[in-house]
This record gives sequence, C-alpha cells and structure tokens, in this order.
Amino acid sequence: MKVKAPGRINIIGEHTDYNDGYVLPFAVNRYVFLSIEGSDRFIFHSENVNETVEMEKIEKLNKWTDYISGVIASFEKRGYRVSPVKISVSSNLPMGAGLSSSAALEVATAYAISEYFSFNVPKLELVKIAREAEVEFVGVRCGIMDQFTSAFGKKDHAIFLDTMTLEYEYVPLRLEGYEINLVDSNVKHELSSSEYNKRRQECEEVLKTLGKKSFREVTKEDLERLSGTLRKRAQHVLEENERVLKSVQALKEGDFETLGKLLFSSHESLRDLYEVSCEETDFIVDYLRGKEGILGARMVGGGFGGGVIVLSKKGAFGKIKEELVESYKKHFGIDLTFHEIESSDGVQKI
Ligand code: GAF
Repeated sequence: MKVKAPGRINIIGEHTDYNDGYVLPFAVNRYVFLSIEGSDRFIFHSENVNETVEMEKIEKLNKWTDYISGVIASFEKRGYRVSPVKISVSSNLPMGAGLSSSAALEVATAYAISEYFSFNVPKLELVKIAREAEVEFVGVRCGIMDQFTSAFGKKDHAIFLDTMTLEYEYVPLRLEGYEINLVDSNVKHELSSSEYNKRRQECEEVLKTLGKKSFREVTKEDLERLSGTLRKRAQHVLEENERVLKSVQALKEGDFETLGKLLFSSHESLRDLYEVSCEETDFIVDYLRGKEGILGARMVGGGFGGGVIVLSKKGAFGKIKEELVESYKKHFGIDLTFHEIESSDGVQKI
C-alpha cells in the first residue's frame, strides 16, 4: 500500500502553536511518498538518503529512521500491536527549507500504519501520534501545527487553527493575480533545535511568573509584570496571535496588501522579540522590502535558517530573483533555491 503526505508552509502564526495560539498554514504540493508491506523484521528504506536500515525491534538511532520508529512507538504506547513491516520512503520536499518534511514523514507513517493494519484511527488521533513521535522519540518539543496541516490540508485553502481547542476553519486561498514563493536560504544553523526547546522553556517561565495556566489568559497588561527576555517572548506571542486574526480577515477579503504588511511585521517580531531569525533570512527579507510588487516576506518555521515565504503580485518576484541570487551569493557565498508553492490536500492513499 502507498500513501503520500504533504509538507506545509505557514502563512503566519510562528511560535504560537505550543502557546495555545493561532496559526494559518496550508499544505503544499510537495510530499513524502511512503509504501508499506509485511516483513519479518523492521526494514526502513529512504531513497533520498540512499540507505536501508534493519532492526529487530524499534530503537532510536538519531537519524531519519527515528521519525518512523517514533510513530510506531507511539502506536504501541496506545496498545496497538505493530508487527514488523518494510517501509520505503521518498520525497520531493526540500529538507530544512521550513516546509516540515519531518512532520510529513511522521504523518505518512501514522496514516500508512493505521490503514495497513486496519486500526482505523481517526485523523486527529493520527496527528497526535505523529506529534508525540517528534516530541518524545525525536526529542524536539514541537507544537501541533505541522502534523495537523499535513493531515488536514485542503487544496485551495489555508487552515486557521486554534491550537488550544483544535477547532479549525478552512479559509479559501484565492491567489489569482498573486503568488507565494519560498526562498530557501540553504542554511540551517546548528542551534535550531536546542534554541527551539529553549524558547518553549522561556514561554513556560512566562506563565509561571504570571501564575497563569495558558498563554490564552495572558493579556497586554501582563507584559508590565515581565521584564527582559521573558517580556519580549510574551509580547511576540500576543502580537503574533493578533496578526493571525488580522491575516485571516485579510485573506477572506482578498486584501493581499494588508496580509503582506502583516508578514513583514511578523518577521520583525521574530527577529527582534523572539530572536529566532538569522543574518541570512534577515538579508533576504530586507532585500525584498520595498521592491516593486513584493507585498510581504518573513522567515517560516522554527527559524535559525530555513525558508522565507514571499507574497507578491504575479510575476513581480520572478523579475528580481536573479538580482537576489547574486546579491546573496556575494554576501554569503551561498546559492539560493526557489520553490513556487501551491496548496494541496492532506495525507491520502495513492
Ligand atoms: C516548527 C515546529 F515543528 C512547529 O510546531 C512550530 O512551533 C514552528 O516550528 C514554529 O512556529 O516547525
């Protein structure tokens, strides 16, 4: 049996998903393809890595197999018996570009296992299993956005998700006359996962200091009771949530000028308040600001490298692409990669 699970791009709502906040991502037309069949041992093969790994029982190896093994471990934790299988994966999702190839692999694995063994696990539970794999097995304490989007994506729609209640709304993504591109900075700084976990801790510290259970209870007035780093982190989360709500409105009204401005402010906040940006993605965003037909841009995903989402009038980005490549290369000695992004449905059989 074969399945495919899409990556995702987040329009806005960064570092809010583990803070009971709002996000506005959509599933993209790049996938992890996965086939599953019975076997006498666990055999995992990756076409992209060009590696086959065999194991008698599930174990952590600190490599790509952990995303698959982690999902199997999560099923078993819930009492499902997963007998040995051979799983082969391939992907046209760029790694480390901020399109969440890891969540796509987790969701593809969770869905394939549920279907193959006829466990019939509801989609939301599959999302939780996939996320648990990342948090408990891989060890990155991510939120739920990436796995949720890979499972629930809908073509021509973004997902407005409340990560506290898990209520969601599909918002039509009518891009006529506009386009979304992803610029891959082609850098991934080492500290990305340690700093990610550190941001989570800081947010927990904010709640402890304020004596609140959820970020949803934190108000602007509370910021006065915080100082230094904690205040900056909290301010980002509160304002980013507001930006998501405004972006949903703008998207519904087809007001891409407003949406673009919100993207730029989100980037500034991620750079100055949340401090998860880096020189390379700042350079790309600064370069694009003010250029004809460019409406907005910001870093996407966890940060410390990865991708920049660019919202522009159709054709405008293509005109300045080459200059951007040259300028970036001159500055950092690195080539940029581009992806024109379209929306997609979520995980499915193929
Ligand atoms: C990563 C995580 F996996 C997401 O859950 C989210 O927190 C994102 O960083 C930042 O918004 O992609």
